[in-house]
Amino acid sequence: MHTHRHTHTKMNSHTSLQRSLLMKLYVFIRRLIYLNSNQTSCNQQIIKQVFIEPKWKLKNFGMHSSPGILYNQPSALVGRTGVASVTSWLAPIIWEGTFDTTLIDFIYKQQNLTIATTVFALGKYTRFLKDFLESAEQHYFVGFRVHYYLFTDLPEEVPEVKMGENRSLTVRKVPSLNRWQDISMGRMEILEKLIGNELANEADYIFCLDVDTKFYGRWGVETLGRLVGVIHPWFFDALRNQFTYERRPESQAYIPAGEGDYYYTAAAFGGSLEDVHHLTKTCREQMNIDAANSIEAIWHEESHLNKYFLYNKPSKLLSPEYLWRDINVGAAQIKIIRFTHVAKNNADVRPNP
Ligand code: UD2
Repeated sequence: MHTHRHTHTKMNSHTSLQRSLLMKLYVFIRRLIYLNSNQTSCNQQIIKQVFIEPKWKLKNFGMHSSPGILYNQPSALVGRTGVASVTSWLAPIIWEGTFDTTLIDFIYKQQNLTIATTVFALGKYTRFLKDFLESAEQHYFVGFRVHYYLFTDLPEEVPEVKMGENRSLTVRKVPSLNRWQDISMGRMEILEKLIGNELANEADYIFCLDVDTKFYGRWGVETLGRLVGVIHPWFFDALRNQFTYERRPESQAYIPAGEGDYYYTAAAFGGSLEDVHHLTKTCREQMNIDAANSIEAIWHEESHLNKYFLYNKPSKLLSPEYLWRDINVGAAQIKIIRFTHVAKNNADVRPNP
């Protein structure tokens, strides 16, 4: 009897709770119908705010493995020695010996990704394209979908390079410029526009690379992340006060003495479309302010990139294996050179000193 009454009471309260929920749902639906049917701009704005879709969707399928995938046992005790493989904000630093290619390729293969890759070759820098593209086809995201976007003022000088399956190259003509500094800095605005206007349904990640470079080893999915910076090959063992940051407070790229994490190269950076769009937009805006104040940062967009990364920490860092000084130069920590600058005579290739 007691049990029955208890059940009964419970049933009653349950029903009233359900009724109140139904009522709320009804009112909510009525409001939605009202807002939808109402044409005033104010109400339309409310609807837009509620239902707005993010412009860039980063696929997230988790890090799934499968039964039967065999790879070396990871260790909680032993890792790569002689280098740091994590930053003080807990972003991984990628070195040879910190990842397993079998496992990581398997995980990312299931995600059906496209990696947009931008490269600029204006004026005499078109001479670097053949080696850049041919070596990328051998080492860069092999087996994954890559879409190169090549910006040049001389489309007729772009070499024929045989592309692998699922790999494509789009050539875009851009105006010539008289100063190499303007070419280098101008990349930020072009990248901002490319990502903002075109890539939303075309790619998942983007990397932006210098052209006077060549691949010699694997550059793969271990490099993917939300915001990815590469440690500059000349400064990975330097103290922060030796970094060539912009030190004049008049520039937007200014970094005060005593601050700084790493010195990053502008020859390679990347990440998700959303993060790289924000990076390129911010650097472009900061460079515009500098130009209006008649100041140019000491290392051009690289100075602005370093300021950006100092206050917007990268979620992943690549070691200088991913942008080395020269194939003929070594260092104890560098077990493999994956991507490197090629030696160039600046006076031969640049339009101005
Ligand atoms: C450094 C940076 C570079 C950039 C530059 C700005 C490194 C390793 N690299 O390299 O990323 O920040 O300083 O001062 O730190 N380009 C042309 N045509 C030209 C000139 C430049 O296409 O006439 C493009 C090309 O893609 C080239 C890039 O701009 O790779 C950067 O120019 P750079 O390689 O001459 O600059 P560099 O070597 O001083």
